[in-house]
Amino acid sequence: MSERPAFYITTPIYYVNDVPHIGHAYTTLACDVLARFKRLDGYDVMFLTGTDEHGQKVEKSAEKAGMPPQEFCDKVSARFGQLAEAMKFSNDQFIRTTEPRHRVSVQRLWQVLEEKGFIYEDSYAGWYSVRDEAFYSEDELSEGEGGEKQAPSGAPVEWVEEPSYFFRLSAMQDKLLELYEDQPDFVMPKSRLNEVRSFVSGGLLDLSISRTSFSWGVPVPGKEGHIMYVWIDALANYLTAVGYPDEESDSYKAFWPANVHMIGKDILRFHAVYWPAFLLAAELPLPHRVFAHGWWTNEGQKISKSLGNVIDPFELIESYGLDAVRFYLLREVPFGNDGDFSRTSFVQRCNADLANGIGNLNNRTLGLIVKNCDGAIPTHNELSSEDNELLTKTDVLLDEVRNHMDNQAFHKAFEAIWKVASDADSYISVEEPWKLKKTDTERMKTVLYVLAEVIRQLAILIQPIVPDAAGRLLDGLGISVKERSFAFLGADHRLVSGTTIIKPDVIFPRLEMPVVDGDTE
Ligand code: ME8
Repeated sequence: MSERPAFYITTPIYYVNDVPHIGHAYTTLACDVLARFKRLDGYDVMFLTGTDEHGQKVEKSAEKAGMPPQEFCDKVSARFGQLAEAMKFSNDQFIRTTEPRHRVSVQRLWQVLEEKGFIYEDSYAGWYSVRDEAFYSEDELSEGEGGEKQAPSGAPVEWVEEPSYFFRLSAMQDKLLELYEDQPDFVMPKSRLNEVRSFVSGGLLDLSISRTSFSWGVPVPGKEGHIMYVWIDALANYLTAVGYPDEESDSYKAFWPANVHMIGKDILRFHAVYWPAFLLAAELPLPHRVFAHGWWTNEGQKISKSLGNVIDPFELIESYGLDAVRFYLLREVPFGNDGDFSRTSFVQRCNADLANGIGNLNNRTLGLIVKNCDGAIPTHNELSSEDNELLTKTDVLLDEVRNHMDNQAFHKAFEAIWKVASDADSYISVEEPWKLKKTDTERMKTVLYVLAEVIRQLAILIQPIVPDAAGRLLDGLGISVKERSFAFLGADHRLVSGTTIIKPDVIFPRLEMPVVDGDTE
C-alpha cells in the first residue's frame, strides 16, 4: 500500500436520462481541481465519477428513445465519458451502476442491513416523483399552476401503492443528530447542515427501499419481484468503487471512508440523511464530509430542457477554450452559493484575470528575458526589500491556498493566487525593467529573475485549475515535469539561472465580447 496519505473524492453519479450539461460539468470540475491539487500536494488520490443507470426515470427515458434500457444507458453514459475527456477530468474511475461488481456490492449491503434488523416488509401508499426519484409526504407538496400536486423541486408527483421493503430510518434519528453534533463539518456549507438538522429533528419516517411496479434495477436478493429503490443502489456506488464488499482489499482499506462527497444542493437529503443512516445501520465508517454546492441559472433563468436554455459544455469549450471554462466556473461564484451564468461575465472575468492577468505578466517578463538576457533565466544580484516582499508573499501562498482548498473554498484559493499575480503586476509597473536596460542592467536582471520565479510558483499552483495553460507556462520556463509538484514551491527551490526559456505563444487568448441583442456596434 502507498506510503502517502489517501484522499478519496466522489461526484454524484449522473442519471443517464439526458445528455450532460454545465451543472454536471461543474460538480465534476470542482472534484477534479481538488483531486489534482491533492495529488500535487503528495496524496494518493482516488477520484470517482460515473453514471446512475437504474430506476424508473432512466427506464422511461429509454422507452421514449425506443431503445432497450441497457443500450440506452451505454449510449448516454458514453457521453458523460466524453465530457470527462473534453474537460480533462482526471478521474481514476468511472463507475456505472449496471456493472456486475456494483450488483454484488449493493446486494451485499442490503443483506447486511437485513441481517442487522433494519429492513422489514410492508406496502407503500404515497406520493412519488419520478423526476426526483423521491418519495414525498403529503405535507411536503404544494399546488402547481394548474392545481396539480408538485414536489418542493417543482417536479410532478404520482400516487403509488405497491408492496415494498422498508428501511428503519425512524430508528436513526438520534444517531444522525449526534453525528451532526459531533462532526459539524460532516455537511458543508454550514447553512446546509442547519437545513439537514432541522429536517431530521422534525422526525423521520421509515424509507421505502424496494419497488415492484417496474423492473429496471438491481433485484433484491431472495425477494422475487422486488428491485431496489434507485437511491440505495446509487449511493452504494461510493463503496463499490473501492472494493466493497471486500473490506480487506487494499483499496477499501486505503480509501474508505471517503473524504468528500461533492454534490449539488438538490440531493442533500439523500447524502446527508439516508446515506449516513444506511452506513450507521450497516456499521460501516462514515464519510468525512458532504459538500453541497449551489445551483447555476442561465442569464437569470432556471436551466431546463423545456426552456431550451441548457448550456452545453462541449460548445463552451469550443467557443472559449477549456482553460477559460474551468477558470470561470469556479472563480465566478463563491463555492456553495447559487450562480448565474452569463457570457458577458464569462468574457470579462477571463480577459481580466487570465489574458490581462497572469498571461500578460508572463508575456512581458519572458519577452524581456528573451530580448535582453539571451533567452536564459538571468542571475540576480542582491535582493531589495521590494523583491523580498514579493517573493515572500509567493513562498507562503501554498499554506493559504491549501487551507481554502481543504474547505472547498475554491473562490478564496483563486483570489489568494491572483492577488499575488496582481502584486507582481504592480511590482513590474514600479520597477519598470524595460527602462533598466539602459540605466542598470544588473538591476534589470534581478527584477526579471524575481518575476520569473514568481511566475514559476504561480504556474505550479494553478495546474489544478488550468492544466493546459499552466503546463505551457512551465514548459516556457524550462521546468521539468518532476519539478512541478508542490514540493517544489517555496524558497527551497528557486529557478536556476542560465536555464533556457522559450516564450510561449499566447497562454490565455483574449475573448470576444458576445453580441447581445440590441447592440448596434
Ligand atoms: O441526482 N447547477 O443525478 P443528476 C449546479 N443520479 N449543479 C447542477 C445543476 C445546476 N443547474 N444541474 C445538475 C442525480 N447539477 C443522482 C445522483 S449520487 C449517488 C446519485 C449537478 O443527473 C449537481 O451536482 O440529476 C447535482 O447534484 C447533480 O448534477 C444531479 O445530477
